[in-house]
Amino acid sequence: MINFPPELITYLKKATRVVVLTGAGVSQESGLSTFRDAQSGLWAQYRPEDLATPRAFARDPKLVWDWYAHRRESAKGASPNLGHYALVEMENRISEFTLITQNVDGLHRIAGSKNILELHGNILNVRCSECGMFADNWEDDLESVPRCEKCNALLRPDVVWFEESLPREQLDAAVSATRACQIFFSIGTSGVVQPAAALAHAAKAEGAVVVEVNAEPTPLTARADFAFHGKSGEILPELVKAVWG
Ligand code: BV8
Ligand code: ZN
Repeated sequence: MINFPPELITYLKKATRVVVLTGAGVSQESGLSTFRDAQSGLWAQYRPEDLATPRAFARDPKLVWDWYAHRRESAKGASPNLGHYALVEMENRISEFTLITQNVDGLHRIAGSKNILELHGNILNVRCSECGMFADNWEDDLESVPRCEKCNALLRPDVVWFEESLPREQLDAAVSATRACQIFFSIGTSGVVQPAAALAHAAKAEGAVVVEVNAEPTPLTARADFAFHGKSGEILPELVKAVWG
């Protein structure tokens, strides 16, 4: 049983504008490895940030395609955990609630969250690497990377790779919600990847109350008003119960 500071409970009872930023940690209890976790099997020899780049795809498109096919199957086989569902509960009780995620696994949407900004895309979607056309279905002959029906260029996952710009619309919406929020939650993220990691600091600069929920301290911990270190799937349901009973 976690003793949440009474002032945090009061803030949440009164809050009308809340932003939550999530990272890979919120999906860890759903069996999906985080970016910090060592990769398993065939992928153990690669660092995620070495595969998630346009240069890696140019160098070896089949390797990158297969890595995403592997992660896509893992995401499809995973289910939301109590942490995802607690965020749905929060959204149902707060009038202006914005969920900003770095995760490409789509689990927040499956859990029932509505106002979601997928800053780094969604691994379940595939599009053409040249003309951008989305592919509803594609032949994965395991020999080569599937190609675009329209321009015959290689298909790629609809995710944001390192050194690629974030989708303008989602980023602008994330920044404006962050600037206007009263409480900003940073959940299950190591706070390293930019520009997502800058959002919590922007919220703090605008006077918002910053709350961190993470398995270990991060560069944000020292600036957070409240920090809870443990599993989001255990802490968030307890917080929802403590605030809204
Ligand atoms: C860009 C999609 C313009 C793909 C991802 C400024 C300074 C320095 C560098 C940069 C900078 N600005 C830009 C950069 C470069 C770069 C960057 O930030 N590099 C880092 C490494 C320093 N940023 C970019 O390239 C961005 N684009 O800036 O474009 C540009 C153009 C040209 C040249 C330069 C710039 C694009 C960034 C997006 C990349 N795509 N994902 C895919 O998924 O394959 S990023 C990916 O990694 C994730 O989406 C996520 O953002 C990040 C992983 O971080 P987390 O989610 O936080 O996961 P992590 O494993 O690190 O941590 C998990 C945490 O959870 C841990 O702390 C753990 O303790 C905790 N945890 C574990 N279990 C639990 C838990 N917590 C609670 N409960 C649990 N059960
Ligand atoms: Zn195309």
